[in-house]
Amino acid sequence: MKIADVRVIVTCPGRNFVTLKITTESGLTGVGDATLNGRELAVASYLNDHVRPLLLGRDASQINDIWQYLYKGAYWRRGPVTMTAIAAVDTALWDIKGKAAGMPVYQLLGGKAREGVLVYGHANGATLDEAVAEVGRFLDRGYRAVRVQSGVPGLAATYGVGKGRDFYEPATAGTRPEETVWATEKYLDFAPKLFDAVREAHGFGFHLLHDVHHRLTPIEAARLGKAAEPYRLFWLEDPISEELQEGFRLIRRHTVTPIAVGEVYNSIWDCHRLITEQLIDYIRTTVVHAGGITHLRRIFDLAALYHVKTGSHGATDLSPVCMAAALHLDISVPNFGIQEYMPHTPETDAVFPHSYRFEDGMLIPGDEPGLGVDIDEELAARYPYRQAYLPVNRLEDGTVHDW
Ligand code: GCO
Ligand code: MG
Repeated sequence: MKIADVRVIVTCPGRNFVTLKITTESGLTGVGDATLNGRELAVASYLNDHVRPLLLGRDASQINDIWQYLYKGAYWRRGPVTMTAIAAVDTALWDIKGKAAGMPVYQLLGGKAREGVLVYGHANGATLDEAVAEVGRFLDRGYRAVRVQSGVPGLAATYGVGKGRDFYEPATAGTRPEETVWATEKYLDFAPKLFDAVREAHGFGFHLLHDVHHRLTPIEAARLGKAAEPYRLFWLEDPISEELQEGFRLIRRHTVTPIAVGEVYNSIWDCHRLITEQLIDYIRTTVVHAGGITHLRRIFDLAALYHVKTGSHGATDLSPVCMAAALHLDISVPNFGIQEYMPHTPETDAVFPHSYRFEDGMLIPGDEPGLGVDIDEELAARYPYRQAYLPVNRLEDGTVHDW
């Protein structure tokens, strides 16, 4: 199963995606997502200039060896660009292995451990009332878990509140990032009122989630976690910036609100302390940014030992290729918790035909050999790359803050 061709496809059907496509001499193809929001071309160059020449002629069935060859062989380890590039190769090779075996990838991982993958949707509104009403729309559509985000009185814009209704996209096209203004006091006063209003309107018969997006200090996060306890959140996500794993210990001392973290982590080393010291409840790493199926499986296995469940990132800047791969893992691991799900736009879905489907609050992976996802290269070519950035966040006095 020699690798005969390696192509990096950059396309922008509404937002940028980088996809790796590997073809074997016998004509089998596999795809891997390589999208790193706002820094897409760095990964495209890493793959094209440094990885492609190493893959040509190699045996596509040797996933473990190729993973180690790219990881240890680079000498420089970890980091989002490297780990996203390795993830793309790994994902494409699992896709090929599934096709070669005539089995969906979840079968290669030991088979289904559940019938479907519980997902949470994103309800958001510019005001509290709008956000509460949006939660209702998601429940009407069959979601069993909903994340709520709302505009904060006194702040012009905040994380998680989309410009459109269904297709939230934080990156904006242009040559400079958009800048937003943040005030922790305003948010901390408001957030418990939001949870209260949601539970008051819709009750407790569904899972409620919320993303703080890295903006608090540990003691502020502890205060919010404590205030949120009566509303029994499924999780409070990214309460503080994620570099300092020890910071989570302080939050843990003060609240029983479950904590989820990890969408910006890219290796097991970024989260091993959080997991082994049981400082979190859900690990949010996913296929595209954490070294592919091979490495993510190791993170999930470590987490299982310490009663930490999975809750993979699934925003729209992760392509349907990543989502398909994530679902095969989600459905097979023992410690699955939940999967984030934001539907892609129809333009994106057309570029990436896929067989996973939403049913009754769950996503179901396809049953065909491989991952059940592809890229329509002709269509992709019609959407050239557009420079875009994630926003930069400042405090009211101009200090740069976590976005
Ligand atoms: C989430 C994430 C996203 C990120 C985005 C950055 O929980 O879905 O926080 O909204 O901000 O993926 O590119
Ligand atoms: Mg998040």
